[in-house]
Amino acid sequence: MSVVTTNKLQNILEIISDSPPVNALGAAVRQGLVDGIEQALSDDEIEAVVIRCEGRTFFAGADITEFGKPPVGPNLGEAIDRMEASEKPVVAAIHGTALGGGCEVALACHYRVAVPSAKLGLPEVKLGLIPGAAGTQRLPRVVGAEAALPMVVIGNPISAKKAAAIGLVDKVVGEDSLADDAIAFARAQIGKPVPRSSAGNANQDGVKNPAIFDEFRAKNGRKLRGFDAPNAGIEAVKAAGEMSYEDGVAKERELFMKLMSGTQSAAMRHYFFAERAANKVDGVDPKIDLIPIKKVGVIGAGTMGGGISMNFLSAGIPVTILEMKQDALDRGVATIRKNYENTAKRGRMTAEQVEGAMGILTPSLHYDDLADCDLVIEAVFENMDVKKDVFGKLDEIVKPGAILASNTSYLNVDEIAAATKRPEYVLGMHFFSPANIMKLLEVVRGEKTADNVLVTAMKLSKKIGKVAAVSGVCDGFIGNRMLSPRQQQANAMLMEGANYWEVDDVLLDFGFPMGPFQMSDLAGIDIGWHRDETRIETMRDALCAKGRWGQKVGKGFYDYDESRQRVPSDEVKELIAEWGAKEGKEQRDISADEMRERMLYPMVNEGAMILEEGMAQRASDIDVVWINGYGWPLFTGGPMFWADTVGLDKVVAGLEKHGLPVCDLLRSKAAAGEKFNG
Ligand code: T1G
Repeated sequence: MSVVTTNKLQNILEIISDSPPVNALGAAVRQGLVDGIEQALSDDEIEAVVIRCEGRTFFAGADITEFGKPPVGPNLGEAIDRMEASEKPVVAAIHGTALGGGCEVALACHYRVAVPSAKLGLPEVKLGLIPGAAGTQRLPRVVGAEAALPMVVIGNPISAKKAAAIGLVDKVVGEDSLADDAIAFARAQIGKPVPRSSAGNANQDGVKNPAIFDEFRAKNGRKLRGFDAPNAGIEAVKAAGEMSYEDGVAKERELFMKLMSGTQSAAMRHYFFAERAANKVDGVDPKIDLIPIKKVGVIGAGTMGGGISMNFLSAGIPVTILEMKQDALDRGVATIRKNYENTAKRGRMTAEQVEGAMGILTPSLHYDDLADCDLVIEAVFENMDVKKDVFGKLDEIVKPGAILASNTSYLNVDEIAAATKRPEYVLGMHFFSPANIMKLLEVVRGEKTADNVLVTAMKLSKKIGKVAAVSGVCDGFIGNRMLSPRQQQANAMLMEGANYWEVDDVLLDFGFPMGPFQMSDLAGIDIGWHRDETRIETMRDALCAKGRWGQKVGKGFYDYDESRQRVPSDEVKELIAEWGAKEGKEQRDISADEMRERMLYPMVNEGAMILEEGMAQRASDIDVVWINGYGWPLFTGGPMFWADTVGLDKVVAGLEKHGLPVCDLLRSKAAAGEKFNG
């Protein structure tokens, strides 16, 4: 049975796709669409056509699993061109998310109707691509270049309401009557001349004011730095105003093919599937009974506890937040409210949503109030004795069957679990600060953590908008463990004469948002400092003793001007030279290539050891951790995918050249010409 069927209702033909999970426009769906369109065009009784999908969504784009393979089946662009050329009105009936090729199918229809909850978008740029079925040429002709730019270049979907406002959707219909309303709408168009997006002329705003393209590029410079696709998207939208439709489609094709064959798109498509794979626990039936999480307890109302609480409150899950002292509790609750109110000020929440979230927050000074929680997360001081005491209390008070999670960033979760009589219900949930913003969540699986407890935490992480990856119990889990060798090499190179700002620039040029010394200044050099200015045992002590505590005091490794721009400091340069002399290291010029190899290759080696020890389920999880938690540039696919792109043999040779360790797994994979990812 074809995944696309047709249904003739007197003079209307419905073309219906039913291809779970998202009606991706794979070969079979495209063939079914072509056959349906042929049937509509050849049957004289048919006077109008409705295209719709069963299941959760209208076509959600081309089938990404087909990319990189020889093309099979009919070409989407040709199929929808043929449809658009028809004189019979064709109506797209949209629900769910009409994305990418799905939005392009809708654009080639003469009309688009959508339910209020529907979204439309062209997210190809998030895969390192641009639309490849004339989306960059039809959309500006319907909504104008200015409205098309964010959709093509940033790639976020828009609501049906917004789509109707800019002319992309002709009518917003009943949430539960899409099929009927679409048929009624189609009937009403019979006999009228059909409007064609490819003939539209709303794209002239970019011709009248060509500045909009450079202005858009400049406004989004930071966000798009290093990515190739966004600029191609701008060029394609610009072409829609300057060229004939046919020439514009050819220009789009040229830009699309160049991106498709590049490493950035391969990396970003890898990431698309990696993020989804990370949520799965190997060897466990995904249909395992989950523990319903209806009420969450958070211990600690400081920065972490408050941020953690917001994740659940924003997802509509009630939170009881616990502190030991009233003033700390009040401060914590006030901070949560302030954060929400700031979000509302930026128009990303309504006042009702703020009150809704605050309305399900229960402050408390008593452990007993956590008794009926289904999950309790502690975010108390990073000290094992303190954690053990907290978990011992929780074990006594919280109902049996509830999950007890630690937000620890490095302590041994098994040791914490041993402080309870329910180790199978204990795991780590390592949030990253600020916890209400950072997407990464390392879910730390203890030796005794039960499968259903782990899967519950993974599914819950998706519900609260986090990207989670499972880590085993090891020092620093996945992210911080790999940060450590990078930091060691960065510090070592300073002692050998490298300029710290050049070390930072190497990682900035690679695509990181900042380098290691900028990161230290931002986090605070004085974190963990003993505060005794007379006790100078390390270079960090020396910096702190000189009041160089970081950006927060205007100086750390760098001096910061009033606009927080970093300025290299001669004082720090001299201080480093002193410490380098003490270490007796030969001072020399270190090339940018050597800096990059010495900081990034040891991370790959550490990642390989993490895999060797079973501390991560798969190499792509490591990519997910570093992209979401530490700013590894998405367009390289993450440390392990990047190493595959470089070539593991080259990574091994580089490590050996710099006298750095190579673990067995990395060595054996390099020798066998294998990759970490597939
Ligand atoms: N192709 C293949 N599989 C896809 C897919 C796609 N486009 N979209 C989703 N899946 C799979 C996904 O891997 C997962 O599989 C399952 O569906 C549920 O997805 C020509 C060239 C639609 C908003 O970029 O944004 O069109 O893990 O877990 O959270 O110009 O999926 O269950 O085995 O994400 O409800 C453009 C990508 C393609 C849309 C649903 N389209 N998808 O989110 O479920 S390029 C996209 C999404 C293109 C044209 C160009 C989301 C979603 P599994 P999910 P969800």
